[in-house]
Amino acid sequence: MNQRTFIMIKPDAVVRGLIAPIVARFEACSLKIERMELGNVTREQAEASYAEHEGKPFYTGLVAYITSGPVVKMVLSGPEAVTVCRKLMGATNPRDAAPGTIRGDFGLTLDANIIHGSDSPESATREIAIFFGE
Ligand code: IDP
Ligand code: MG
Repeated sequence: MNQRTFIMIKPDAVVRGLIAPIVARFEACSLKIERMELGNVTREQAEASYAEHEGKPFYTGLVAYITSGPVVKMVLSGPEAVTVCRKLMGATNPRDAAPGTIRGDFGLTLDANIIHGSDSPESATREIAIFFGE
């Protein structure tokens, strides 16, 4: 089934000059780039998108980190795009992420783990609304 998903290249990856190699991973899998924008995440967007983590010990740091510098926001589409992108990204903790995945190859730490991707079609719809106003 054709799906849309929301992907964000996080501040650590932008600072390290990893935008192009990360985007190349998605293009290599024939995912279509529908939207792509470099910019900053507002505090309101960060809190809305990470609402499920509110109250957890890492929540404050997570919001501070994601608003700390430019990110690349993207809407990608393709067959099973949500699942395909999560597989390309790898496990949340880069230490557990398999070699060949984006987090496995580029990630260093759990809090700065290179990339965000929607975890379900419903999350994708919600996140695209938050970040692109669609
Ligand atoms: P996901 O990004 O793979 O969907 P989530 O569990 O939704 O993982 O967590 C959102 C983000 O919060 C992660 O990508 C990571 O940056 C951060 N995070 C998750 N768990 C921890 C933790 O235990 N300590 C610090 N940061 C965490
Ligand atoms: Mg998540």
